[in-house]
Amino acid sequence: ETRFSEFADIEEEADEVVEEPPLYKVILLNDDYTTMDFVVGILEEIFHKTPSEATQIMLLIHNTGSGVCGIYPKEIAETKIEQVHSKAKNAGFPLRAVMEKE
Ligand code: TYC
Repeated sequence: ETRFSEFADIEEEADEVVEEPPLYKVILLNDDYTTMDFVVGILEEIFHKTPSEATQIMLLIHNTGSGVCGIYPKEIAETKIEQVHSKAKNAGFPLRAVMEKE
């Protein structure tokens, strides 16, 4: 609808409630077999962490059992998890990632 007024770019009716899409935490789980270097590489390559952030997060996971790697919309979180599982399987490691609604 084209409206030639100063209000022409108002997109929503005033009584509509607009919800943001839900976000999901992607969580990496500790295990006894995946190497620390491999987990740091995953955090750098898939989750775009710096080497120092990646090392901190890896150690948190190693020491506590799990750690949040990033927070994303559902489809992006699902893709990150698939990428982790694919790379881990290729390398012969049992590394697992899960997602949790924020
Ligand atoms: N616990 C592993 C080791 O001692 C390292 C590790 C860290 C594995 C984080 C998985 O998500 C993980 N080699």
